[in-house]
Amino acid sequence: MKLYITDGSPYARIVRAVIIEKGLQDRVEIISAQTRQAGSPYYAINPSGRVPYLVRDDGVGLEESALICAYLDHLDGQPRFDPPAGDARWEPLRLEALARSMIDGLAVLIREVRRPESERSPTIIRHELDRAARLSQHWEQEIDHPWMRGPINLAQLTLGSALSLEARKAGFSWREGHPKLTAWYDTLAARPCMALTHPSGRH
Ligand SMILES: N[C@@H](CCC(=O)N[C@@H](CS)C(=O)NCC(=O)O)C(=O)O
Repeated sequence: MKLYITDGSPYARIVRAVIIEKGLQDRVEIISAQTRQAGSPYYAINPSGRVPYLVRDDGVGLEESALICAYLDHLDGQPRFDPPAGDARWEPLRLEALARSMIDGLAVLIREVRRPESERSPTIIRHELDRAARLSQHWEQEIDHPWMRGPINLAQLTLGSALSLEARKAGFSWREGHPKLTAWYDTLAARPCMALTHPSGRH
């Protein structure tokens, strides 16, 4: 299988972390895609032009990080990342959605900051920085949720991917005043699936 990514994509990073957690490195070839460029050859592979994108061995392509994670997790017939059955599923899914919402906003922020100065919107930048600050404050409390403290799961990987966007020099800094979140993140960041996929490139 082939997984198309960009180094800095926080969504692709969740999939890359699942690949490491599941020991699938030998089955999935990771390929850097050229996104956001007119005429990119990548558009012939994935017409949406987005990453992550998994091309299965049968040639069928899958978009959406959550779908790709679920597909990869089920390959061995022993899924580790499915939410629990019954009513217990809603809390994990709620937390994962909350973390994904943080990524969604930060992706807009990073994109905006990277535009040529004449095209940048200070209004959008302010809006996204404020959103990120509110969510960081919220997570300082939510991080004590048992699901965030238990065995590794998609809510944790998604929040870890969101918080690591501090490295992208877009004005997002969340550590000050959030000691519990800082300690939680630093522990997660040392885990191989996070350490080996830390954002270093473009978005
Ligand atoms: N909901 C999608 C979001 C994917 C996404 O927005 N990827 C960004 C990179 S972080 C992208 O490919 N942008 C390129 C573009 O918009 O052309 C997922 O979870 O996979």
